[in-house]
Amino acid sequence: MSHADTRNKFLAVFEGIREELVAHMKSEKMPEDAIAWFNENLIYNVPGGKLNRGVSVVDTVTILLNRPPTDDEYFRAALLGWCIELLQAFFLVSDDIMDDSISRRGQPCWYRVSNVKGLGKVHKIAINDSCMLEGAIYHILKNHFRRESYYVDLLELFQEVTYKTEMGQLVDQITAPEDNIDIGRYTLLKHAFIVRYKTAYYSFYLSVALAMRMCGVPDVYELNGKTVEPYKEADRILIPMGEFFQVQDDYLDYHGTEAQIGKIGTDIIDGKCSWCVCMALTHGTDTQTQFLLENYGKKGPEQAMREQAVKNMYNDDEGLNIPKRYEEYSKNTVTEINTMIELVPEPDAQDELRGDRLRRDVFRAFLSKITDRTA
Ligand code: DMA
Ligand code: MG
Ligand code: MG
Ligand code: MG
Repeated sequence: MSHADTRNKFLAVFEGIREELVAHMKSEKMPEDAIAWFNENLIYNVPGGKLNRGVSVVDTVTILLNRPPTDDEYFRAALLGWCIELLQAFFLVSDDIMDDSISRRGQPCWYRVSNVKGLGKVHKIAINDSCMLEGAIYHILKNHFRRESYYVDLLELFQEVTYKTEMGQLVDQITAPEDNIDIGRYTLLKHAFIVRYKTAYYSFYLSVALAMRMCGVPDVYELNGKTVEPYKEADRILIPMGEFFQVQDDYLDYHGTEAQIGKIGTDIIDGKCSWCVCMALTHGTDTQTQFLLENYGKKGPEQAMREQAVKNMYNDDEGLNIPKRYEEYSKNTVTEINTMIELVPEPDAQDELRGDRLRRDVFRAFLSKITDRTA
């Protein structure tokens, strides 16, 4: 199936989910205008992204089963995929409020959209809208999975991963408090901690772990006399992959165009502990550090000028040359992750046909989705 066909098949499942959620609102006797509002919230915020996380559940299930999924297996995997996309929508709507962002996925951020149509001031109802996107996850899970033996595993995964992401957002936010930016505290180590929590768990580990639970992959199994702990293996590979993904996000925040990434970068003006500024502080001269102290994370009438000056400093091919450092980092990281994947135990001849054993292709498929990323 082509990439577009895969996407369209997956998108078709969302239509059903939206109808199911709206029907539930009706059964609760919610007023018409509230139902219309929620419906618009779903349409505006859930399906418009790259859908990597959601589609990865389907792809992982297909690889684990080692055969094409039945219609029912496809549907279940896609439901779990859409639950991650709902979770992502919840995080993004609230992240954009906290980050003072302007646009997302080529349209204004939801908290800036008034009355669903016109553009207006900041809308605090978006806080509740984001919570409702999260609530929808548990409604869908209950409707479709409550009779499954792995239902509690799914619930635990969503709850634990959500909590971890929120812990990451906490550190992300308090590391760059508005009006009190202290880049002296920014290091690559601090950055790695933040991105592991705010991005890697929900963007990478969750998709694979949900698929593994659905396919009945046990916590422990024996292979050639050795004990395999597949969820630990998944963690070992997917957390570094998630870190890599957030480094790409940080890089594109300053280097990508709005047409390319569908959003206007805010990291420099917000004074974020981004990979780019950590690299600049690690490899820059005292003069460059001084320049950042004066221009990074400074809001006010001169913010656009200061932001451009920082970008110029990052781009200087005789100086910091962040693009070159990023290319090097990306190349090395892909090699490192591939090496780690080679260490994952593969099912032997006896287990080859089983559908409940971890396989290296799960990680290869996920990695191929994010290498050479431009959006
Ligand atoms: C992404 O952080 C993390 C979450 C939990 C949404 P970010 O603010 O860098 O994301 P974006 O660049 O998409 O606003
Ligand atoms: Mg943001
Ligand atoms: Mg953020
Ligand atoms: Mg970002």
